[in-house]
Amino acid sequence: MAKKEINVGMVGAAFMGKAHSVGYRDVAFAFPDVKAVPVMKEIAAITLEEAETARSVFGWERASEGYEKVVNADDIHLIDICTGNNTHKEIAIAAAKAGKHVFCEKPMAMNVAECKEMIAAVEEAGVIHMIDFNYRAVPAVALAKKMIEEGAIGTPYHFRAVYLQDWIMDPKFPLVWRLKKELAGSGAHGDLNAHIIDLARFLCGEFDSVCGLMKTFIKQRPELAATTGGLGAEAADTMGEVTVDDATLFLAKFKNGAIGTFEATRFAGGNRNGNRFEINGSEGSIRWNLERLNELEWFNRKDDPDRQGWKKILVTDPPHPYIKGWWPAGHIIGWQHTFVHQVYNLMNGIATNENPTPNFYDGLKCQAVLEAVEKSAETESWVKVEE
Ligand code: SOE
Repeated sequence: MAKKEINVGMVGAAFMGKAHSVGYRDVAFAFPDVKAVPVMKEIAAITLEEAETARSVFGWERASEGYEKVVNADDIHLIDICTGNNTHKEIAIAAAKAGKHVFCEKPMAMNVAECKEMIAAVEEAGVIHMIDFNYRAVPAVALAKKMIEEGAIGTPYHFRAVYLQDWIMDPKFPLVWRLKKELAGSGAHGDLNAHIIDLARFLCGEFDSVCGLMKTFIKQRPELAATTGGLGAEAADTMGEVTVDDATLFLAKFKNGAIGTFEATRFAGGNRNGNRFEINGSEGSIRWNLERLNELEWFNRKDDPDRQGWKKILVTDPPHPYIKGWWPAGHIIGWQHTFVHQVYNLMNGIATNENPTPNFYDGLKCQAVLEAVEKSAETESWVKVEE
């Protein structure tokens, strides 16, 4: 029997639009067992010119301007939101009202209240929803999850994570949308802490309370003249205000008794995309580093004392999670593959009418932690995370 085809409409044609496009393009090629097949039907952007360029380069069938047209197109089944954070709510609600499934970039929205409105809309429409916390779909991270569930580290004591970047350290780097509160909601916090908060929930458990600190090192920057692809941008002659954090650090207490430290910054010189975690438990420890994406390290306290040490597992052997779609053992994969894995989970979710994870409920829980940290930094006190 022919597989169901899912016509995708993407809104947003920049960095994340390109990353998600790889997911749709490659999923059926890598995973012939995928239960529904995406069709790259329409890509929309702010200008038709931008959408048209993305259409021809990324491989979409049609291009359109603005989000309304694609959201309301009769032949579209799924809307993928790759736009700035301030637009997620409006587009997701419009998509749900039009009866479309929704895949949304992180952070889910500008605040908890917006996330709740989005959840009400997808629940009311009965559509499938997913959020793009792509690091869950790294094979080494999925293996860490499996090992932790099987008891490899016992009871967790510490969750320690950093997400370190350095792409805006030059004070002349312009005010892109990610540096404006009204467009992004927050800076390093929503962009990077969102990922490690999600990994903490995935691997360690739910948050109880947090105590945070936010800092903006460079408060004025040149205005934006033009974007140049990826995270690149050109500066104009006039100056403007930076209204988000450059770095946000926080401590956390988890409901299961573990404690955590989190650091997200765009000012960690020498760290291009340093997403790392280490979890220490009663029976062992586990750690991972995005810049060594295929490797998972495990310290097993049950090893004989004279043989104890960190074991490096190369997560490329066919029984490892997601690896069946790729190459023989030792033939490593990269960052873009996480988007293929997410689309695989999404297509299977749509085909079986079961929400994949991470979904909007995970987006909301993450946002509640983000918001509690902001409140804590403002009041210089510990804050309970909303249930
Ligand atoms: C930029 O900081 C960015 O692209 C994030 O927006 C992504 O979510 C992260 O995966 C890599 O860095």
